[in-house]
Order: sequence, then C-alpha cells, then structure tokens
Amino acid sequence: MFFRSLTQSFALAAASLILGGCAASSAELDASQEDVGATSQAVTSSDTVLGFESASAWTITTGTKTLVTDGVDGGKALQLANFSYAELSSAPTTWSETPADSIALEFKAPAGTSYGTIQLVAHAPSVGMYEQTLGVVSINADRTGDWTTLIFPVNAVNKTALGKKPADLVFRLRLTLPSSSAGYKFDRLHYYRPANVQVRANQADDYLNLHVNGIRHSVATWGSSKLGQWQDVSSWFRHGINSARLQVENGGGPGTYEFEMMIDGVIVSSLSCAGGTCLDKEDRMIARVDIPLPWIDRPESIVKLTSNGNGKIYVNDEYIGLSTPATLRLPSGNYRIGLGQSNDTPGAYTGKFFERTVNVGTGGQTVNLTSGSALPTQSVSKIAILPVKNFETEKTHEIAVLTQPMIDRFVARVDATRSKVIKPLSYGLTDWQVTVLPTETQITEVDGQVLANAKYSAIFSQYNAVFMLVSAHNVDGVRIAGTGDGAWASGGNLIHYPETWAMDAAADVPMEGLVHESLHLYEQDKQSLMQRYYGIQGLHGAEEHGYGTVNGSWYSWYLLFGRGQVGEIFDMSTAWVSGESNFYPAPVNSNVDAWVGTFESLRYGLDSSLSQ
Ligand SMILES: [Ca+2]
Ligand SMILES: [Ca+2]
Ligand SMILES: [Zn+2]
Repeated sequence: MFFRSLTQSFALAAASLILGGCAASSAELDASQEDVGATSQAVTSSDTVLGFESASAWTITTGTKTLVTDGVDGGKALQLANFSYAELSSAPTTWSETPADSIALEFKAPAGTSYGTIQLVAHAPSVGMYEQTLGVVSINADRTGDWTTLIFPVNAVNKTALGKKPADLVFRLRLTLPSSSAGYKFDRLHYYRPANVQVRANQADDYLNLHVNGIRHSVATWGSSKLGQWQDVSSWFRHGINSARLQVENGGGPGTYEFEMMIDGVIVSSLSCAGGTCLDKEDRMIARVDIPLPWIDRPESIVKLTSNGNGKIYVNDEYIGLSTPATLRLPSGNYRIGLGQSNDTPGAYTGKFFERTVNVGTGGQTVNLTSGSALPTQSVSKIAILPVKNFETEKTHEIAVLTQPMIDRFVARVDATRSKVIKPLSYGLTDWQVTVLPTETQITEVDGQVLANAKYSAIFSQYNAVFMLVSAHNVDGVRIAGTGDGAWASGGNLIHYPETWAMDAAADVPMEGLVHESLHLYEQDKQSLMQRYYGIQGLHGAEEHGYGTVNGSWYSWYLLFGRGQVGEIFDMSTAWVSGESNFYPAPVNSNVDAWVGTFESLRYGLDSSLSQ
C-alpha cells in the first residue's frame, strides 16, 4: 500500500547516495535526492509528490518552502511560511491507485490560526481534466495546533478521469492563510477510504482490553457473551497511525486469551498466550502486546479541552493521564469528558468534578469543561452504624464492652471521614447517608461471622454497608489482649471496626483506618459489579506501584487510588512476586499501560441496585 511503498522507495534513494560516497547529513540527503530524481525522470513518483517527501516536487508562487520532519508518514512533510496567498503546485505525476470518492490532505496550522481556506485543484489535460476545483476547506482556531485531515470530494466525472491514471497529473493547493513565520505543514495527499476495524476475543481470562491511543476499551471479559463474536470497533480509531495495545489481566485462577483484529476484512493481528507468552500469575496484568497498525482513514476531530483552573481529564469515567489544557485528536463519536479538580493539601482536601457530554464530529472543536456547574453528588450510599454493647470474640470468649463515649466518638468521626475525605476523594461525586442503629446487646462471633443472627438477615437489603463497632475493652475498662488491633471489610458491605481506632483522636478527625476499609468495599463492589481490573493488589498495591515511601500517611495513595489515577505498567506485574518485597522503585506517570483504582465505583456508589 501507499505507506509501505513510500518508505521503500525513499530508503532505496538514500542508499544509492551513500554508495556514491556522499557524506551528507540527513537534511542534505533530501536536497541531493531531489537532484537525482529531477535529472533521471520527467514524471516524479507519486509517492514523492503526494507524500511531500521532496521540496522540489512542489513549486510555490511565493513564501518560504522547507522540508520538515514533523510529518504524518514517510518521514517528511512540506512546510510553507511567510505568505498570505500562495499557490502550491505539484510536479506532474502519475497516480496508479484506484480513485475513491474523496481525496484527503493532512494539514497542520500553528495553534490559534484564526482563519483560512485551502482549495484543492487537479489538472490532467491528457484525460480532459482542466483546472478542476475539487473543493475548499475552511480553517479556524479550533482546527489548529495538530494535524487535521482536509477532505475534498471527487465527483463522478473526475473520478472517471483519475481512474485513467494520467501521467500528467498536477495538484494545486490555493492557500489563503494568515501570514506566519512558523508556517503551515502539508503531508500525505491520498484517496480517503474510511476503514472498518473489527476485533474478536475467543478467550478472555479474565479481562481483555484494547487501549487505543491511551483510551481503554473492553473487548471481552471472562464469561462474557462477546466471546467468539466479531465486534465492529471502527469508532475506537482515529485517522492515521493509531497506537493499539492489548492488555490482559487475570483476577484469579488460570489466565489466558485469544485475540484477533481485522481491518477491511483482512486479519492484521492474531494473538494468544500460546507458547507461554502470558505471565502465569493472578491479580495482575498477564499480557501486554503492542499491535503495529497500518495507516487507516477514519473521521476524527481535534478536540481542545480547556478549563477555568487546570484539572485531570477523564474520558467515559477513566482518567487518561492528561490535565487541562490539552489538545487531543479523538475519533468522531459521543464521549463523556470529565474534569477532576482538587486541593490535595493534607487536612484540607476539596474536590469537584465537571463533565460534558461531547459529540465529536470532524475538523476541530474547543470544549471548556468548566463552563457549567460542577456535578452534584452522583450516589449516596446508605450506611448503618451498628454498635455492639457486648461482643464475645471467638478467640478469647471474653466480653468486650462498648461505652456511650466510644459510640459518640465513632459516629462523629465517621461523619468527619465522610465529609473531609470520602467526599473530596470522590471529587464530590459520592456521599454517605449514615444511620445509627439501636445498640445491639450482645453478639457472639461464630466462624468469623458477626451478623449470622437471623434478625440481621435483611440488613443488607436496607443498607449498602454496615459499619459494626465493637469494643476492645472489658467491663472494667481493661484492654482485652489480642483484640482491637485491626479492622476488616468483607463481602463489599460490612466493616468490622474497633473502638480503639476511634478513640485515638478528636471527634473532628477523619479515621484513616475507615478510609482504608471503605475503599475495600468500593473495590470489592467494583470487581463484582463492574467487572473491572483495579490494579495489582488493588488497594494494597501501593508498593507494587512504586508508592513505597509515602510520607506520614497513606492518604496521598488513597486519593490516587480512589480517583483511578494510579499508573500501572506491565513491568510492575513481572517485578512483583507475592509475599516478597522487591516492589517497583518509583511511581510511573508516563507511558502508563493502565490507570487503575476505584473511581467508577465511587462515582456510582456501593451496590448500584440500592443506591440509585
Ligand atoms: Ca510525508
Ligand atoms: Ca482467571
Ligand atoms: Zn486492607
């Protein structure tokens, strides 16, 4: 195809020059190559002309013409500067490709270019095409700062003429643009044919995702009805060369996958764990494979994201590793684009979240993510506090006795934890509605179960979670050995919490232990309801992700984990060995394979069936 033949012909030209003993730099090679081409053939190769690989393949009426390396393919693009109206004409060429209904030109204007028009004209007298205007495309500031695709229609008459493959084909670009010393760039004039991309997973054990240009898409999960089905995923891809990375994560038990990708009916990738290419481990990424893709044509738009005050960008509930202001190129389609803004000063956390539903078309658009109000609370989880007056542990059978001051302190600190940590950590998207249940007289722990009593059988249909408060002191106020040193979360709906962890600070101080256990509820919820991977070791994965030296408290880790902003790379999965401490040395924030954490679960609340 065009892309490949261009590279080959260019490489051959460069090699012949080196044989001739020319010790030129790469910049000089281009000029020399043009001389060779100009003397040896009257018709310049269409790869050279249409690929803008040679400055001499195009002539200009005015302005400054430079060959630059900021191109979209073939290594070079043509840059034109210092003109306000100019006509850029190609050397006569022959174009052997079968015509399509439109022709695309890749174009890049300096950021902020406020107006302009680009007209494409084709001229080939041998087939009766005389100065045929194919179309005019307008430029505005939204459509600047990155490459954009200008599309010109080819009518039936011109299509027939071009189909005769004339040897005297000349293209002219008539440019009306603000005079710029930075210049405008042109590359890859080509027939535009939107591609159809499909994927299929025959096996997914457990989460098989395709990350396209840094945005995660689920192909299939264990047991999903998508297994074995071809899915049209054309809308995941933007124009040009896409970065596509297959990632498979294994929750438990065996882990494997089988994946195929097809472009326009041709299989371009067929991958599986065969041959031991999967990491045979649980609770981590077991495969990460970059899939090299050919150039494809797809509708897309430059999308400039701005905000009043910067913030972290989310696409469809997933952090994408970027902050505003940012310029993205997104495939056409509908997106929920979010922005998280926060003050992360310890003890004074704040957080708010903005979101816009954006219909991405073609060309360019600017979206101010803070133009509306921050989102109100999205989910309120119903929490019951169950104080247990007399608690008999399985271990010692001694009775731990809870006092009213213990209950009061816990209730106050639950509220401080809610308002000062959980709410800002979720960017204000989640809240708790807390009910203090009548104090239970006595609970005896049986097989670790604390709510086995029949009277509690319906409690989880009324509350999303129960925080059970138990004492660690006997009736005389003496600490019972071996109790009160730990809290635990189970089943995504129960936290067992010791009074000792409430009595260690004032009533208005959040409880770090409760933040931890609450995040366990959210991650358990996320795993079971949302079928999502939330990172190596989940909430306990701080060290595995390089956060081994958090100063003073784990709050900074909890903020990242709760907001889905923990950077994970495949190397962390290979480095981490369960039960050992050869953890990843430092956090990773660039070239991240997956941003993990429990943002979605916090946003939508515990057990969505109850909280909506
Ligand atoms: Ca090029
Ligand atoms: Ca598995
Ligand atoms: Zn834990």
